[in-house]
Amino acid sequence: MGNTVDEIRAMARRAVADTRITDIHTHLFPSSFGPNCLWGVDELVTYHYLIAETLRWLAMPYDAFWALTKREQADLVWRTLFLEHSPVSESCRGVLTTLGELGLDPECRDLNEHRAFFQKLDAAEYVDRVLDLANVDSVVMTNDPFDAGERQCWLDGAARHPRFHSALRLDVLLNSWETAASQLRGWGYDVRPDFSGRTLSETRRFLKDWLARLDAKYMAVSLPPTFAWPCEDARSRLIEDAVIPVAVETGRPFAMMIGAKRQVNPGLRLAADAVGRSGMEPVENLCARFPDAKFLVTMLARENQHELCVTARKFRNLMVFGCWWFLNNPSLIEEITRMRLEMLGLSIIPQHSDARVLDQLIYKWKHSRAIIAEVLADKYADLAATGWKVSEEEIRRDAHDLLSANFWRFHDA
Ligand code: HDL
Ligand code: ZN
Repeated sequence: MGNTVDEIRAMARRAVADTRITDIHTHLFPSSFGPNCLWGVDELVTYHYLIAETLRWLAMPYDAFWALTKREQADLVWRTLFLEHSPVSESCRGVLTTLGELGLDPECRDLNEHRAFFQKLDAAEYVDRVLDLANVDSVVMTNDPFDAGERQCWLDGAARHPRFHSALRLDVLLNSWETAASQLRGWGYDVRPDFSGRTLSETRRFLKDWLARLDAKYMAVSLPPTFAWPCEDARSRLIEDAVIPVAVETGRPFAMMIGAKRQVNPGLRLAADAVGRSGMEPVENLCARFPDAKFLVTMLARENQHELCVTARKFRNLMVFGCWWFLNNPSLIEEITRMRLEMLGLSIIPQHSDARVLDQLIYKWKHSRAIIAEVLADKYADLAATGWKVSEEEIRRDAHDLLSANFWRFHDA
């Protein structure tokens, strides 16, 4: 193949830009889920990342901030982070990228002008417009049967959207077993906090009921840095005797998102969580003990990324995914993606958006695609230096694997 390095780099950028993405972890909902579907500039500007950054500049009590209306909160965030200081953080830049991609003037400093654009939109039409603008084929939601509002939507038969897949989120079941057991009993599952009687079989029945109701693509849980397995606690018992047997029986992956230190500063509400370095042992032990189970794993601490790559080299039932949450920043996405390609080749899922507000898909994927494309281009250039020239067809195949096919192949395996 006669392609020059510059031509190869251009092909890599084009391939990543053109690939329709499966976004495997988001907090998004279709418009049929009513208030769960967040979109528009006030939601963009009051994303909990921006609230945390705003409150660093202000002396106001947290409760005084929460007492403001959504519009008043957005005005305060906009004034603080965009007008009184340059919006250089990744979350701020994201808002401006999104406004620009939607055809608005990012130079415009008047939030009310931006609001006027969104006020004319129809939510249902806008959902598909944003997915197409972000070149996202489909997203996977985070669905929590223990969230009363969301649970009711499912029980009421809220209309499904073909581009919104489900994931069954198990944080309450696995991290607050006493609470979960009481709710499960109320829903007709014969479980007891002490695991006596039919507790485990009934918990498995609950999992299968909701996997079916949601048509969930995987089960997921976020875990603290202290997560251990095996361990003499309810979480470990439930993982071993309920979640994993159902995962193997139904063929669904089990996603472990490890390192979230919850409610470090409760006054910040959704923004209250922090990060802790985790041990790799529970991941090693679970992958080794259950070779027929499929584990999707992402870790929140930068310090865990190299050992996660090493662990993934040891276990083919471990699929590394995403630059999660506090790692979803250009400098860290680049570092982590380079490390993963160098150690795991293309057998990874490099990114998910974690979007909570629909319009965020536009910036989260534009920003991540740019970095993934450059890292891939560098790798293809390194290959060319050995004399191995990749074809455009091979580059497009690789990009499709990374941004969609690797997930579905792992799901279907
Ligand atoms: O637990 C999670 O899925 C995290 O992504 C949290 O929802 C976090 O608040 C978040 O939105 N990160 O981006
Ligand atoms: Zn998330």
